[in-house]
Amino acid sequence: MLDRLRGGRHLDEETRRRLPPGQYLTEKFPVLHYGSVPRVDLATWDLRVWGAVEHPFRLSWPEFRALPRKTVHADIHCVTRWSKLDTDWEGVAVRTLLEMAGLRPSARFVLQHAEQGYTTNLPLEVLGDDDVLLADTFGGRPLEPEHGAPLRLVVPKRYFWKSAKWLRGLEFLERDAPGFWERYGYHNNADFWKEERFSDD
Ligand SMILES: Nc1nc2c(c(=O)[nH]1)N[C@H]1C(S)=C(S)[C@@H](COP(=O)(O)O)O[C@H]1N2
Ligand SMILES: [Mo]
Repeated sequence: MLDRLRGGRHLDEETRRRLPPGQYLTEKFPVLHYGSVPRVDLATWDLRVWGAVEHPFRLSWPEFRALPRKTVHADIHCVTRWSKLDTDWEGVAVRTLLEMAGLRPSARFVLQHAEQGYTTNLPLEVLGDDDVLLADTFGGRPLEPEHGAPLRLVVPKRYFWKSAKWLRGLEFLERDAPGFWERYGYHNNADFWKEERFSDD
C-alpha cells in the first residue's frame, strides 16, 4: 500500500507510465493555495474576458451556467510532487469562450485572474487545447470552496499551479507576463513531463 502511494516499484505498468518524473501518487485530494479561501457571492460574481480580443465581455453566474457543457477526465500533478489520477471535471470548454471573444491576431498569451490577486500565465497554444476546462463540478458534485468554487480553470497538461482556483478573468496579452508563482521562481512553462518546476530547472 505505501509502495503504491510513494510511487514504488509495485505500481502497475500503466500507472507508472502515467506518473511524471519525481511525482508520487495520492488517493486524497490535497488542498493547496496561497492565502485563505475567499467567500464568493454568486449574485455579484462575474467572469471577465478582456485584452487582445475583438469582443471583450463579462458573464454573470446564470449566463456562465447557460453555456454548452463539457466533461474532462485528467490526471493532475502538483509541483509539490503529489499526483492524482483519473479526476473528473465538468464545466465549459475554454474554447467556447475563445470563440465568443474572438482573439486578435496579436494575442499570444493569457493571464488567469483569480480572487485575491492570484494570477498565472499560459501561452495560447496551451490554453486552447481541447482538454482545458472552466470547471464548476468535480467528481459529479459542485466544486468545494477550498478547491476553487464556484469556478476554476483545469489545465491538464501543466503543473497544477497553472490551474487557477476562484477564477474571475482571462486577460489576453501580446507579450507574456509572469503570474504569482512564476514571479517567485516557478518555471514559466511548467511541463511536468520535463520536470519544469523552477525557473532554473
Ligand atoms: N487562486 C488560486 N489558485 C490556485 C492556487 C492559489 O494559491 N490560488 N494554488 C495553485 C496550486 S499550487 C495548486 S497545486 C492547485 C491546488 O488545487 P487543489 O487545492 O484543488 O488541489 O491550485 C492552484 N490554483
Ligand atoms: Mo501546487
